[in-house]
Amino acid sequence: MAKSSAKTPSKVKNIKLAAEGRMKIEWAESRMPVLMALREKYRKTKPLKGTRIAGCLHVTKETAVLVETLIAAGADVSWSGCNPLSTNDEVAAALAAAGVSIYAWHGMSVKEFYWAIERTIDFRPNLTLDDGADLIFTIHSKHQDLIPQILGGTEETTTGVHRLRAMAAAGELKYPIIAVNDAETKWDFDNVYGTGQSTLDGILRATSVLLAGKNIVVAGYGHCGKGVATRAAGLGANVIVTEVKPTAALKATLEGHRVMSMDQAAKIGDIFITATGVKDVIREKHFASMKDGAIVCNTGHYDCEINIPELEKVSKKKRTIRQNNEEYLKKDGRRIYLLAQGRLVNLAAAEGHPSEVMDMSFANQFMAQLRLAELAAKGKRLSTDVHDIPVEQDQEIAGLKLKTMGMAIDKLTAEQKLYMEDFSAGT
Ligand code: 3DD
Repeated sequence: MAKSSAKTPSKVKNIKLAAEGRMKIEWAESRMPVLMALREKYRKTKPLKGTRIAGCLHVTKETAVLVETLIAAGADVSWSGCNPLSTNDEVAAALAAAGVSIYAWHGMSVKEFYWAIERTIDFRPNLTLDDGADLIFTIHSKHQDLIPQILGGTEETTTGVHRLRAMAAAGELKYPIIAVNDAETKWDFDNVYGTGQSTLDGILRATSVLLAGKNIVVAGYGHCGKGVATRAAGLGANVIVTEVKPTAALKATLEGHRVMSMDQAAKIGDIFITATGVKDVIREKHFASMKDGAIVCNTGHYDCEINIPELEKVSKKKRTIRQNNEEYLKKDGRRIYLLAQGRLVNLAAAEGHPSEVMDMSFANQFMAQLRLAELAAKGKRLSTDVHDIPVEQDQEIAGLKLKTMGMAIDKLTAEQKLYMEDFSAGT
């Protein structure tokens, strides 16, 4: 039986937090000029009219600006968070108070997390907007009846795009996806500068420790790990990188970071940060080697990078010593501090990436949703695959960002364009 597309009443922690949340959203709006320019551009024509967007993305002040921009452009929206610990309750309250259908609160159980996703599916969306592909995967695995009406979806993060490309390769993907993560104006900025700053922000809010002089072990030297390593070094830490990919390890070395195995790093590390997208990066043997007082956290999308059951196994007691900071007393008498229950520390213990960098990530999200809607309006549809953002869109968003920063750049002269196209010009 076709489920009702009526909206389940919003469920947030406390609607009374709305006023505080609204101020956080206004703060973000003042630092997201590209997305606000897009809101202004499309508020009258409302090209998203008729779309029903189900979103599954961390409920932060920046996401609220995206949600309200989609709505301003005509979309009907239903939203859940994409991590049980990343919702900002004030922001969720502000969105609910503004009439947005939202199902998100900080500290959800996994069961409640999927209950929330199901509410956005009840809404019978024709577009999906995901971060980690849990919404897309739930539709594919439990709501195939909805798929024919879905025009397409967008995916925010590396892990999600990886998962969806694997689905497509296996012939399991049933509707087109635009890989927002792979846009240069997302990947090269959000993942590097955003993750670099927000991860340290989360660690500092949960520990208030001095970073200078500390051995900070960064597992994974992809865009995220590189950002974290660079910023940690900037604050005076001695950065150690662990990797499985030789070229990435080489880059870390040439950037001046020490590179070694996790077995070696576990003995000397003071703070451990996983950013690999792989599971079990820090395991029992590493916990056994760690010094008294070692701090362990994750900034990858899922909470699988630190093997918490094995931490439990080597420990005899645990207690919450500070918000988002659990002290595990090991059987050997040494203590390990796990932050944010091993979930992404930047969003669970802080506010995620700064607004300025999410401005471009979410401008890409908005433009990708618009592209899917405009194609449908012309009776067209992307092929059922994972698609990149058009190169022109990247340059357009970067150009808009530069303009809002008051920066001018040069243009190729006609002569230079000719030269670039002329392969005969040699020495
Ligand atoms: N992500 C990081 N900071 C965020 C913020 N302030 N609001 C919403 C989402 C935020 C995570 C994603 O943007 C993306 O970078 C990812 O997960 O890769």
